[in-house]
Amino acid sequence: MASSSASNDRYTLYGAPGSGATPVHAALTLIGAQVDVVDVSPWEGESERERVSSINPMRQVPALVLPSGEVMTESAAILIWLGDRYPEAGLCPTPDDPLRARYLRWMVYLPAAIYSMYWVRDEPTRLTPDPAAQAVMLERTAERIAHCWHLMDTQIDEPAPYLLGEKLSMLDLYVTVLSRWTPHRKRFYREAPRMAGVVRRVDADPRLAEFWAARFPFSMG
Ligand SMILES: N[C@@H](CCC(=O)N[C@@H](CS)C(=O)NCC(=O)O)C(=O)O
Repeated sequence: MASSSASNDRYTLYGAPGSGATPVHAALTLIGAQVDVVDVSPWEGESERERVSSINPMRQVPALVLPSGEVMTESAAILIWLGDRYPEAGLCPTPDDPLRARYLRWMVYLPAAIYSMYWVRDEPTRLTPDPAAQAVMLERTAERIAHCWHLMDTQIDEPAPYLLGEKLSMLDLYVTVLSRWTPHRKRFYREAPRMAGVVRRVDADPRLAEFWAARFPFSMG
């Protein structure tokens, strides 16, 4: 899938294994670009957050330094930009493709409805010092995430075999990684039976086997 222009492009990606940098890294792997990785885990505490603060004042990953030197944050924006930058990789519908509206809808739904919940979950003390309230927040955000997966699953077309049809897209990579997080795949499979087959397919994609093993080993089928 790599084109000669992609293989000449060099990126620096901030984000530890299993983080939101993972779908970005998976996309860059399929695109065939060069990636220097800086493993940072901001959810582990202040010192890790400080390590990324000069690159992203939000002190979050992923952050991607483009070949131009510009820094991009926001996982969905990065994935959409990469998809458009490397059309030959075929990882997104082009702007005039009828599937584009659906693609953008769900690419924005994921960070707005689901990924945003992890800011609370990563450090519940940011919203309340009360341990009992923190426990409630953890439980309710997990339920909210599960419900949002369910709502997405009931509104998508039957995957054929991917979320946008025949071709694997950025959307499949994004859902595959986010669905591994709390409340985890067992619950995801129950809430989102249509998407269950998609994420299993992406988990098992031979083009990503080495990548998954190195950056987000995952065994649940
Ligand atoms: N809106 C951001 C969210 C990024 C995000 O929440 N990243 C997590 C890691 S997966 C993080 O850095 N959490 C640490 C924190 O928020 O303190 C995106 O979509 O990229």
